[in-house]
Amino acid sequence: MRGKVVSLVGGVYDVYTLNKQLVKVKPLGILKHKKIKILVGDEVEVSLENMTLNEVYQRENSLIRPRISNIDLGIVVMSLVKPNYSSYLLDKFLTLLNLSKIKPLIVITKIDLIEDRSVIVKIKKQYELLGIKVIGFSKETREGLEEIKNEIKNKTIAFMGQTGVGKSSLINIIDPDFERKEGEYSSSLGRGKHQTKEVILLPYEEGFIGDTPGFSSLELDIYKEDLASSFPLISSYYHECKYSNCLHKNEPGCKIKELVSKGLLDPENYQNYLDISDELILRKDRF
Ligand SMILES: Nc1nc2c(ncn2[C@@H]2O[C@H](COP(=O)(O)OP(=O)(O)OP(=O)(O)O)[C@@H](O)[C@H]2O)c(=O)[nH]1
Ligand SMILES: [Mg+2]
Ligand SMILES: [Zn+2]
Repeated sequence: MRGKVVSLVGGVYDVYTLNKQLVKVKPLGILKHKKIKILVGDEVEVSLENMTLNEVYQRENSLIRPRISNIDLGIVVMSLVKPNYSSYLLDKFLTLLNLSKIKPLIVITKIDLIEDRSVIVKIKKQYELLGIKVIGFSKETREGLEEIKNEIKNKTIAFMGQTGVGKSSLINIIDPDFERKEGEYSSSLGRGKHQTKEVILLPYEEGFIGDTPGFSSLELDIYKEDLASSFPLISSYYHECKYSNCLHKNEPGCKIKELVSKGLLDPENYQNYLDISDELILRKDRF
């Protein structure tokens, strides 16, 4: 019987089968021998007789942080405050999604905590330039809820983002039966308390909602060259740069610098690109 891995606890996998049963299975030894890693999100074949996981089907895509596969839509959740909004971090998440060829969506939470609506308008404008939809959301007023529900309908989606931004809270509002634990934002730590510990997929309508553990910082484990071709917006234009190995800094004939000068790439996003690039090493340095 075919199914989808929805969670992993202590070597036992929860698989949601095609006939909508939740079963606990253990992988066959041969999968371990072949060093086949099983991820939440994987499409698998299980034996209901032996309660074993026998085969992992080829993945459409997979993410490293959070560890999850076969995602139709990656929703980056970012709060305005507690923790503070950061386009720099947002751009890192979007780069990861781009690298895995997963369509992004941005949800800005806790919009009830600020009065100045112009902040959200600015974020929307900035990311719509990159072709990415932005939805403002409040757990208190439920603004944005219907729009989010519309976006996730019948898809396998994953909420990702820093700890404490409100991923689990949002999932509970989509359907209170999910009963996801919510954590407090700690002012003394300056971050959330890592309430969600494991990646989990929750069956929702004809799709799945992924809740994932937040992190307080995000290191991109990629090379400068990868960033130069996968950063939001840059990924659509870098092949128009004069040099194929262009890092979009001071090279002549750089399409990206042209986009910035024409106002088609927000200078803030471009600065984020430069800052993130500074943290990475060149692939060719390795050899
Ligand atoms: N005012 C307000 N508070 C919110 C909103 N969304 C979430 N919170 C609060 O933010 C805190 C953290 O929420 P969680 O849902 O646990 O955050 P999380 O992203 O799941 O965090 P991790 O599981 O640690 O990654 C809780 O105290 C929520 O009540 C919102 O829209 N407005
Ligand atoms: Mg959570
Ligand atoms: Zn360039």
